[in-house]
Amino acid sequence: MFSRAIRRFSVLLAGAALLPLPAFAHAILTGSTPAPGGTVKPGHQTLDFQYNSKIDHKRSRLTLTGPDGKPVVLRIAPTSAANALDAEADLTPGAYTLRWQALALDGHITRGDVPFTVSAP
Ligand SMILES: [Cu+2]
Repeated sequence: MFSRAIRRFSVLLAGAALLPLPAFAHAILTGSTPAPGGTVKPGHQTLDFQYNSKIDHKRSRLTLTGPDGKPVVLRIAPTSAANALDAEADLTPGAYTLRWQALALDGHITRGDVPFTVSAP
């Protein structure tokens, strides 16, 4: 019957809500320097991206595109915290976009863009 089908569907929904969360969630950016839309000074800067879970540093990627429009893959610092990706860059004034790609321990890759501005000296 129709009503029985609805009841069964409701039971399925209730069951799904009770499923435990995965032990490792895929990586979500929780903070960064520079912040999205933020401004930093020109020169040698450390860029820092923090996540809600541990990251596979070797299989994650930070790509910086600056005023010249050419994407540059940055070296991820081996000193990055387990849940962070750090890199150093020499920045001249202008508009930048940092594209991050993070591999979390659950095997899922997430990506995002952090646009920022480098101020005039
Ligand atoms: Cu995941």
